[in-house]
Amino acid sequence: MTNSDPETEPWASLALTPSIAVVGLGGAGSEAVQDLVSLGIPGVRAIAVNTDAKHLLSTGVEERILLGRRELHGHGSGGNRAAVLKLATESREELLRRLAPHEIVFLLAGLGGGTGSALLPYLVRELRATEALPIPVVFLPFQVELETNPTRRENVAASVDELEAMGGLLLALANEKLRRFESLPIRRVFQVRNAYLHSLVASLLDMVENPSQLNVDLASLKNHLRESGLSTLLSGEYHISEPERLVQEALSASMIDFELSERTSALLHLDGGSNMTLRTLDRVVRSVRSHLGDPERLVFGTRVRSEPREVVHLTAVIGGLRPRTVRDVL
Ligand SMILES: Nc1nc2c(ncn2[C@@H]2O[C@H](COP(=O)(O)OP(=O)(O)OP(=O)(O)O)[C@@H](O)[C@H]2O)c(=O)[nH]1
Ligand SMILES: [Mg+2]
Repeated sequence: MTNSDPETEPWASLALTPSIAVVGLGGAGSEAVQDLVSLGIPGVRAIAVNTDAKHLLSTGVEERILLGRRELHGHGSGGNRAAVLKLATESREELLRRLAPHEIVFLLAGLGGGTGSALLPYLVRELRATEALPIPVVFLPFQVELETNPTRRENVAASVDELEAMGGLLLALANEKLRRFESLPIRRVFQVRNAYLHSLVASLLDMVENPSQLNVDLASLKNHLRESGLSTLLSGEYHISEPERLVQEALSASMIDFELSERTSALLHLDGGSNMTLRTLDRVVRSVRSHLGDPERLVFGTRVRSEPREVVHLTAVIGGLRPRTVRDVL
């Protein structure tokens, strides 16, 4: 960005990048936030909210909020979603005071416990009524947890139902899809998943924060989401000679659980070098259209770098999903 004189161009401060928060709710959410931060997201504010004081203290993020000090004595909720919901309502103002000033708020939680599964839909709903764009990220428990633990199952079902009914962007990362890494140590498996999540978050932020020739900014993302029902995010990178493979890889490598309805939409952003041709763009768009069964609405943006590049990076917001994730697993 070039320098600007605040006297003659007082509007220049509006060109600052949006303020972003990543918020971990409960144990799994807070661990994921730590991984995201250690992988690096420039300028982001990291926040953890929990009912478990010991876990919160072990979380090395800058802002930590304990809920229910008197009621739960800092011991966590033990899966008690109703108790946490009550605490959330009582702490509504404090939570909104901390979260709502950010323009994009990623909210992360493992569903199944009481804390994350109660706070996540509650905060998404409350933040939707503000200027902030909340982006829920949920980790769905392993199938065996759902089969053997009715409390977990009920907590997952209740929060997913609420999130799906609200529509908007929902990133649902299914633990079951981590089975392909089953020979790795467990903590490492979650780190692999969190690295995948980091690549999605970084792609989305890069798309809205940095100007493009055909621009997709925060306002266009918000407008698109408003019209798109339940949506999710994909990203991928592939050699410029094989744009179809780029789309195929982005779809098949996804750890996100979703199924398309008959009425889909897509917002695409392609980031490539000075050698990226109109034909590459055209092939990506065609390929997306055929995978989505001819979407009702397709918006695309491109960023062409000044130097040539062998790869092209795709960020895609896919809308019109069929709520399915958990109901199928249950
Ligand atoms: N600890 C941990 N759990 C994960 C992770 N990913 C998914 N989970 C699942 O997340 C679910 C919720 O667990 P927690 O985060 O411990 O629950 P909580 O939100 O803290 O709720 P309470 O402890 O019941 O108050 C469980 O079903 C876990 O299997 C992860 O990276 N770490
Ligand atoms: Mg906990």
